[in-house]
Amino acid sequence: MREALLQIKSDLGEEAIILKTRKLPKKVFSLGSHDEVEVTAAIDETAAAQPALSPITMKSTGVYERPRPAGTVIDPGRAGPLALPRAGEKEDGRRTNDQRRGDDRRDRLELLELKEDIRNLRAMVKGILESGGTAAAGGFTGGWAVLYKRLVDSEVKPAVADELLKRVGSTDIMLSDSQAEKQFTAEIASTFPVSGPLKLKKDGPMVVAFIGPTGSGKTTTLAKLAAHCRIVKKKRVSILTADTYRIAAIEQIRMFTDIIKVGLQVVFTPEEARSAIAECASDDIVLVDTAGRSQRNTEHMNDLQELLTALHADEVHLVLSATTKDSDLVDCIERYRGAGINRLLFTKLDETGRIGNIFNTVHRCDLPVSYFTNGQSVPDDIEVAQASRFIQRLLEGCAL
Ligand SMILES: Nc1nc2c(ncn2[C@@H]2O[C@H](COP(=O)(O)OP(=O)(O)OP(=O)(O)O)[C@@H](O)[C@H]2O)c(=O)[nH]1
Ligand SMILES: [Mg+2]
Repeated sequence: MREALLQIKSDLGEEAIILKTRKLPKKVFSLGSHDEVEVTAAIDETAAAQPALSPITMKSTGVYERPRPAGTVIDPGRAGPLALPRAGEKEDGRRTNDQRRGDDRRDRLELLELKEDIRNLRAMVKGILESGGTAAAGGFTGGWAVLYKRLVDSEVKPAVADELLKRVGSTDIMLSDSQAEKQFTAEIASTFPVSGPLKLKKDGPMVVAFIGPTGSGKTTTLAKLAAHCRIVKKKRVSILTADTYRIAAIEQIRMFTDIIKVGLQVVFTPEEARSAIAECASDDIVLVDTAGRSQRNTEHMNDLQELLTALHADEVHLVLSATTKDSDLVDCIERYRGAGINRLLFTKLDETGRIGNIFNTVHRCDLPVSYFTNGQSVPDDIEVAQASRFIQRLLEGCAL
């Protein structure tokens, strides 16, 4: 980010205005490990038309001074001892272009650091004022109090927020809110479980099933992933659907498989599922859609369990909507556990601004999150779950 800001300053000048900065999400199948940032900057052309002010520079003495226009006469009597030549500078005070450029870059970095320090100080004072020993701050002070409040505002349970901040371990040290946020994100992200993207097997097809309550987004998510595997990764993909319960479910998925030219098999019984899988032996991946039924319907849960046993699914993703309340998320997970789920997949993050319910749920179960989806568009609105990006969103109080 710092490099990008420096580059903008050097391309657009000191008057450049930063409009927006953001971290780009990782691509669904991206193998690269570098973070990408996007910075939107502009220059005010009306201001550019005015005679430009020369940039403020910071001298090593700590004195801020706007460079004088060429030809300004400087009173030698006022230059004092600070006018001594710098290291590497010629005795007569003349400096090479390289030296000047190097100093310029260092000065800008120092200025950026100084601005960050001021921002931190401001946040620290704000934190102290906001904490004021009230219950809203959870008994924390400074940056920790601000962080606690942001977590609770995002609907992380107060007891969970309290436990997390104590786990970070240095809540007795007064930090600014950006320092506290940095420390918290780094530490908590390392404990937030994510599975990474779908993996392929060397021997035989990877069988991936999507199960979950009604309308949570199973078919749409399967379609997004099938399109990525087929079109982007050019893999051999097959789709099985066991959703023979809902009217028009087969038409819904057939329309999609026709578009991306992927084979579809409809299975009514576990035996049919077993032989359908055998027919997909030459595929790279088999994605299995299932009927959405209430997790409280015992008969359905038994059928589902039999189906998954027959499929020998490698990955079973429990698809849950981010708009579901905490207690129902937990109830779903507990009831679907028996079916052998080994991933959680959260959909509809675009429909909520507070994702503390996801955090509370993941925090108390030992299952990793595979993907987040954030819209109805196939195949775009999906991303691989990344812990630090999720924590950042949680603290910002907005979803993806
Ligand atoms: N806003 C939003 N809508 C979504 C998302 N994912 C799915 N949907 C919508 O949710 C609705 C239900 O999606 P489906 O994929 O049919 O859900 P399902 O789990 O297969 O439903 P059943 O098979 O009936 O249980 C559709 O209108 C989708 O377009 C998402 O990430 N964001
Ligand atoms: Mg469906």
